[in-house]
Amino acid sequence: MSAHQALFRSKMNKHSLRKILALENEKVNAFVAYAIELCEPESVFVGDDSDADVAYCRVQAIDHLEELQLQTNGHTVHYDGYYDQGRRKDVTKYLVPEDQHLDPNLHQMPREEGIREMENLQRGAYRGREMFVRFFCLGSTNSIFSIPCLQITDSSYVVHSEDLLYRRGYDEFMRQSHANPQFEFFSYLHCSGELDERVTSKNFEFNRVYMDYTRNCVRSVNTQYAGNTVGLKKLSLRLAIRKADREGWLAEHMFIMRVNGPKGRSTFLCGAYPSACGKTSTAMIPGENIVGDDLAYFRVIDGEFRAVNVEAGIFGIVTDVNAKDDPVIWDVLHTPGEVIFSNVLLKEGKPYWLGMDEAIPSEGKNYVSDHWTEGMLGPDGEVSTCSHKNARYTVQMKDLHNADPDWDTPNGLPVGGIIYGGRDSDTSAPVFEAYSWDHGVCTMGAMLESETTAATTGKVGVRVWNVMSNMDFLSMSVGRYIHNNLEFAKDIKRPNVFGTNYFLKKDGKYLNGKLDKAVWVKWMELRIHGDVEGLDAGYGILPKYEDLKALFRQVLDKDYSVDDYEEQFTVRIPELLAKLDRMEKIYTEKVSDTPETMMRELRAQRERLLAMRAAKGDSVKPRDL
Ligand code: SPV
Ligand code: MN
Repeated sequence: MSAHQALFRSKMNKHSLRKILALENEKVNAFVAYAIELCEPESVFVGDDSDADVAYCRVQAIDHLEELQLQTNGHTVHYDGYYDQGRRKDVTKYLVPEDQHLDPNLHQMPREEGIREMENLQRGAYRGREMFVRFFCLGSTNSIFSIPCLQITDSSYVVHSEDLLYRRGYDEFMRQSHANPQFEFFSYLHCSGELDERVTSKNFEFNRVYMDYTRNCVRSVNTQYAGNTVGLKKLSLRLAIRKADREGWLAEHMFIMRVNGPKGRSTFLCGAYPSACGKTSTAMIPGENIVGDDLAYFRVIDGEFRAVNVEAGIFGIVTDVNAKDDPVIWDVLHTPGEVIFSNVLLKEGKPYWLGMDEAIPSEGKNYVSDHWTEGMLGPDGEVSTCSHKNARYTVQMKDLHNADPDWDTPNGLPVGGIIYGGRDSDTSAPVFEAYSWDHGVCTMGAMLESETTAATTGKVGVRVWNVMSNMDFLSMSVGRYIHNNLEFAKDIKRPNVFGTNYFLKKDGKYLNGKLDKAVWVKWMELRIHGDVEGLDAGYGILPKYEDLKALFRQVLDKDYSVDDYEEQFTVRIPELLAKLDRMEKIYTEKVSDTPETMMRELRAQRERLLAMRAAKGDSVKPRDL
């Protein structure tokens, strides 16, 4: 019998009490008791995997006005505070115990001090409210990938989002408790904090996200934005990167997709792209299948490199989603079924957003005001837009027409290729392949960069270094993370590695069409199976013209001209060398534990490019390779 039973009985009805006690897990009980004593809820709801419990949380979100119902059946909209529209990097910190050392490049503070500050902010935060205790699972349930998670929050929007985005995990807790009472799980304690009349978190200046990583626990307060509150998304990624380090697997910020090859052949690709580099649109290429759009775990299973979608839904950016470019998402967003919009414009029960390619009302409720009008200034004096540019939709995998039939296979799917996708206007070709795993990890993953766009910052064209697009979530040094990637799956056949760049420009104009990526993934598929040859460009292998010409015809029913090919695939040696200069500086000055393999790959790349420049000049057309 739990030592906490009297406390539980005072806050829970008999159903919740039965559910928590049936788990017979003292660690769960202790965490729930701690949350009750600290946050002082009026009542506590414990949910299991039943449809009734999932439905209850959804109804609470609507009853408490955290979500408003839209005209379309099952659709709701949620608002976050004006300043709470994205992940808060400056207040996200690792709590480091006195006897531990964490890479100095990571945001951190002493654990004792962090816990004290957090307790002061979370004390009494649930007064007059219901506390939700829910169990979820990262990765498929009943699988080697499964990581059980315990979410505690006062936000029914958070648990409703998790019901769309993750697998239910109560039975998984049962299963693992029975197999090993000491099993590891992740836990999250979130408090929305004081709310304003719009039911959004009020005390933005006391928003904190603290990673108590030595306890596999994350706590956040005075925020509702999913990236700070939905424990299983980015909070868990940071914990998972450390767990993977301890256990010898990888936790990556990647989509997973199936490319349908010739004669019914299937090949799975995973891709890491910094934001605004084409990640979701690649995972959603027409004619292929999506397995997941954001998070992947990799493990070696029976001698195979396999990946699982950590999630069961998509928390996607709605900006620029329109009927022409994103038909699948557009369709889900216009069909009755479960959808949570966030931070869009609401008018007469309908949602509107930037870039939807439809007439947008000039007034309505949005992320700024209940009575927004075109041109209105935000509280910071900035001109507002109809929807926030990071406005989002939350939907389930099962509602996507192009969801892969095997997206939830417990042993994951075999990975044929890994893509690192950057954004640069003048350096790399639209698609290129690494010579080896080490070459790909070092010169494509670890050298991943994205140019800032007008949409993301005031200053356009600044190159931001973002290792494997996982930089925001690294919970260890960059060197160790790269080392883990280099060491992973050493004894088996590893996936081919590719780089992509959809943003090459000439005279200010993009050299590629939006759909060209559909050709690039088919070329990768053929390369993985050795069906086509390539050309050595010194920084990787480029496609041959004949192969692309055939694929453009087959996939897009388009002519692909020799001139376009020669322009797009020119080897731009000064720009490639400049990128190596930037990276050599970073990996010698900023990173203190750069693996020797990384420096070796950088040197070898430089030598190849210098030799090519000596023989053929600065700019080398593919026909001269
Ligand atoms: C990202 O920013 O990479 C996202 C959204 O997927 S968030 O949940 O904010 O991390
Ligand atoms: Mn992401």
